[in-house]
Amino acid sequence: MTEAAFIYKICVIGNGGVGKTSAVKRYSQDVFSEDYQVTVGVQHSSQTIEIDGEDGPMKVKTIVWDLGGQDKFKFVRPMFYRAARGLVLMFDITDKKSFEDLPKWIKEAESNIGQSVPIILVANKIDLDNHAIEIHEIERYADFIGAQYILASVKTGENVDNVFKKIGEALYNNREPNVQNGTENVTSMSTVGRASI
Ligand SMILES: Nc1nc2c(ncn2[C@@H]2O[C@H](COP(=O)(O)OP(=O)(O)O)[C@@H](O)[C@H]2O)c(=O)[nH]1
Ligand SMILES: [Mg+2]
Repeated sequence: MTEAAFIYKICVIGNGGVGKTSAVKRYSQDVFSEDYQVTVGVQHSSQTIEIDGEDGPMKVKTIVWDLGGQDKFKFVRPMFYRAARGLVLMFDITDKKSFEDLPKWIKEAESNIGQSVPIILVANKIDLDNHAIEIHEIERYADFIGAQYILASVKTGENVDNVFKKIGEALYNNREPNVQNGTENVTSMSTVGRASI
């Protein structure tokens, strides 16, 4: 595979238990586990994917960051969000509170990133029967925040790759016209890398 010219840092955010860590695992290793293991601190993984660019197929590298939702990790949040280009905003379709808390997550992310960035809204766990939020509410909220939304199940694997493909496409297609390659992004990523050691 030829090297990706564009590298994007993407943060996965949302309440604890909605499936963020499972989604990153499914995306990077194509595995799923029923066991709930609380994410400690920050984890990240990278994947190069092919997206439908406005000018044809394009390879982009996504570096996906996953953060423990607990308050005690507050001190790592600024580093977590630093230089992020996009957000995967996730809730559990069977958990109303995880949907109601979404505005708080956007606020925290955007105040740390310092600007608004493309968002993909993900309703996870659609394999379960006891849905607590109706599709039209999800649609309305997605419209309100100017995001695309995806119904997904990390458990069955349904639409998980699509989440990262969509955010990759949104980032590539909305890139700044003067950036000729990923150099600028690579530099800021390695700075983040050093900061995190
Ligand atoms: N039924 C179902 N369970 C899921 C799905 N995604 C994650 N889970 C389960 O939900 C729990 C929390 O997942 P986790 O990825 O740790 O959530 P996080 O706290 O947001 O990182 C785990 O027990 C997972 O197995 C899904 O799509 N369907
Ligand atoms: Mg987690």
